[in-house]
Amino acid sequence: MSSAHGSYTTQNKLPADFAWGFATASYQIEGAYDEDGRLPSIWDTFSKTPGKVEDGTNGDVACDSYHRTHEDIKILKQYGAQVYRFSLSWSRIIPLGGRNDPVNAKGLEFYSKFIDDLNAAGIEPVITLYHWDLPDELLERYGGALNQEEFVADYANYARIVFKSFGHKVKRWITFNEPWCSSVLGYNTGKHAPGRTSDRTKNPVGDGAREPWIVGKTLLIAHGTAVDIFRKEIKPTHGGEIGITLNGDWAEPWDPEDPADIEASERKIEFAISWFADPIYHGKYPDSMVKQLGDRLPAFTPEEIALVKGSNDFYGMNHYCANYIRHREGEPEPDDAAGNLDHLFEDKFGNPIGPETNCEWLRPNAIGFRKLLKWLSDRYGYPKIYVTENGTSIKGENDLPLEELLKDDFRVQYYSDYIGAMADASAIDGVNVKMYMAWSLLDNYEWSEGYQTRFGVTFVDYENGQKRIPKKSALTLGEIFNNHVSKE
Ligand code: PNW
Repeated sequence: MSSAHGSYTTQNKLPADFAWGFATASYQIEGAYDEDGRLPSIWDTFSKTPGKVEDGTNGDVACDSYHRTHEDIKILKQYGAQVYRFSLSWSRIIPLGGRNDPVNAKGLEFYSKFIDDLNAAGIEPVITLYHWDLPDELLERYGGALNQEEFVADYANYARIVFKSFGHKVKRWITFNEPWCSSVLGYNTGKHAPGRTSDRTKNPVGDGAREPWIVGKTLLIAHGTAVDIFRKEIKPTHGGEIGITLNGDWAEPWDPEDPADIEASERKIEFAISWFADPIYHGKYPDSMVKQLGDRLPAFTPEEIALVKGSNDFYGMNHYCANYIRHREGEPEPDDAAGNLDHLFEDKFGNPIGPETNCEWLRPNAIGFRKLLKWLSDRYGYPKIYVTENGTSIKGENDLPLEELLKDDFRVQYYSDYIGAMADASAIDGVNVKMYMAWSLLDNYEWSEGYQTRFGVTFVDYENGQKRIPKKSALTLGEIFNNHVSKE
């Protein structure tokens, strides 16, 4: 019954039409940062600013996937993947980014060929339009997502160009990856590009009490606008589906007997997920956020709500871990973006939520995955869910000798527990989950953690020409899904 991660074994089945594969993102894997007309994104600039990235590295080369698409497709096939989620670099397609700026034919050609090669290999492409790498020029020009009008118009133009170019050969689209990260890590803690925060020890500019809420709204409107374009201009001819991917981890009360901790756990999920999902499914922000943030939470006009409400064909779910949540007493800090609560790794009795990994924020807890799938389904009316990311780093993995590193049993266990929990959610709780993409196909550039944190099922040898070597976990996904997906 129980295992190292406090999970379980289960024989429960996922539906016969379930599809699985892997996920990556452009800046994390492509490299070729200045080739074929690409110009810098905010991550090029941010990563080259001293002190922003733990090991001082950047994505100039990364996994060199720009030159190794055939290798990536080869391992996807070898692992048995049915789908591959990757993101487009806006800066390759419109290097300056804006609606009046030139379109770069070479950028479109690169992705067009890659999509064709994937389709030819029998692997379905799932495309993320925006995985954090905004063309830097748009930040300089008008402040990026802080300027709703300009950002939405430029994003809509970019989305339309992409849909028109690839709408006939790509059937699943994701508008934004994790708007919570763009808003809170980018404009409140300053941990991600563009690094704005109220903390003057970290950055000279930023207002963490106001900017994240403005950015969050901009991203929702940009999402709704792109969905509208897709549904009017592409879907009638080519079909296909579109949605947004939201990150969100499970929350357990620090003191299971304390109603204030139980309420805070609910509030934590609302601040992380419902901030975006409530407007999309219910046409309004969650009450807990309105209560705490008042008019710092920018209101929607009726036209905006009409655009956002009902804009998901599927719910894209990124999920990694769980936390214990303890309520805070008194008034929230002005910069609080979490709901006036603390995230803890142990409960009141000292029980750990899960084992340590290489990420300060990530402690595996598979049962939390099942609980969150159910929570989302209850709140949003059992939408079709695609798990667009799930995976783990391993504490100290980067320091192991290669032979040991390749035996990543911790990751194997993680996937087996989490996929089991998902099968239970599907078979027992009636959750409508249809797709799963493991993060990640490759070890890659883990943002402000640089290259020392490895999330891949494939080892990438950054010192020796970006050579790819499968870890033990690489072939586990196939085995696990073979056991769990119903044969009808
Ligand atoms: C996600 N946090 O990011 C991203 O979509 C991926 O690009 C990333 O590599 C992956 O998860 C692993 O981190 C997150 O601090 C980054 O809570 C940070 C957090 C959550 C998600």
